[in-house]
Amino acid sequence: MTEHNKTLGEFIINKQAEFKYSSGELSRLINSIRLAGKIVNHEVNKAGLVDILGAAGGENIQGETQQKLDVYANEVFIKTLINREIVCGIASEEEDDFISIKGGNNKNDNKYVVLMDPLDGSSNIDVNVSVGTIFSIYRRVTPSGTPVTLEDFLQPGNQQVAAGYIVYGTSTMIVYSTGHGVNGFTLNPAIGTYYLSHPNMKFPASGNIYSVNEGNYIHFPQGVKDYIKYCQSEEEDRPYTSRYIGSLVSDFHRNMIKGGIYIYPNTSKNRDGKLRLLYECNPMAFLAERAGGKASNGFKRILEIKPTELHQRVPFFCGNKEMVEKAEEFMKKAEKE
Ligand code: P6P
Repeated sequence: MTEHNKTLGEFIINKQAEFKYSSGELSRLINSIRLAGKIVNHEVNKAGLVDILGAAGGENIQGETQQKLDVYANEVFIKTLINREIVCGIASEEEDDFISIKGGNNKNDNKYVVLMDPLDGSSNIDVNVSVGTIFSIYRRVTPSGTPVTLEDFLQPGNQQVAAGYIVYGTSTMIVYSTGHGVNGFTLNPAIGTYYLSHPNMKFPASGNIYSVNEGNYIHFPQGVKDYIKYCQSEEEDRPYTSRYIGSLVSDFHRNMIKGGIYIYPNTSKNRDGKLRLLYECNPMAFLAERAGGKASNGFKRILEIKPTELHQRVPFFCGNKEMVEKAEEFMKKAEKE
């Protein structure tokens, strides 16, 4: 069987064999995310047809109006993870606090915690633009058998055991890593099976796409303004191409395939930027580094940041290594001036 014909299930079994110490729980966890992704995909793909659009009337802790699909996706992932009895805790963009989960034996003895953005880019739902689910997986650090605590969730990104995203786009793909390489699987909706379509994904050696919401330009730090002007200058291999979907998963996915950088900086309005460290930046940074790219807050590696709050935000520069390093150069130069 060629690599490309391999299903996600077969891939997980093969990878499982590689992890001689793995008890198979991580594989079962990835499998539960696979199932939840199919269920959410079914609703996302028909969102325009049924009354599931529009605000659910509530607001999440970010103060953002919750789209019904946000709420639905959050419920599907939480229910699927609980029913599979694999995790001891879940944190979600849509939940104010983390959820502590007992196993089937009514004990807190499962070893993984999952942090997620169940439907990122949800403001695009009503206009039929791709959205995504982002997930991040850690081993718990507090004693097994006790309820999880905030400490289990506030781990630096370099402690992740796996991370990935599902992009609900022209096709539905799950892209994830368990630490050794990044692999992409495309869903065949006719039979509900994901097939390995993008083995060992890597950023190209160079890139010429920059993704940033230039509507915020006047509020950007000087270093970001200088980098954008650099991208737009006529020198050498520029001007670059500007592409911004307004959906992190989609912008990241395109940049990883074609080569590019995604920037969501701090601004004079939002001193820490908009993206959340735990369930957006850390998982995407985990993937970026394993695909040969880089992720920082403009100065420091994202995966080394010690979290202090569940929903904390950080400035985010992520993509081709050389593009991120050039942007960091402008950030450091501007900081000195
Ligand atoms: P803005 C979606 O809400 C999100 O978190 C990311 O997916 C996306 O890249 C960003 O915010 C878009 O934010 O302020 O440019 O609309």
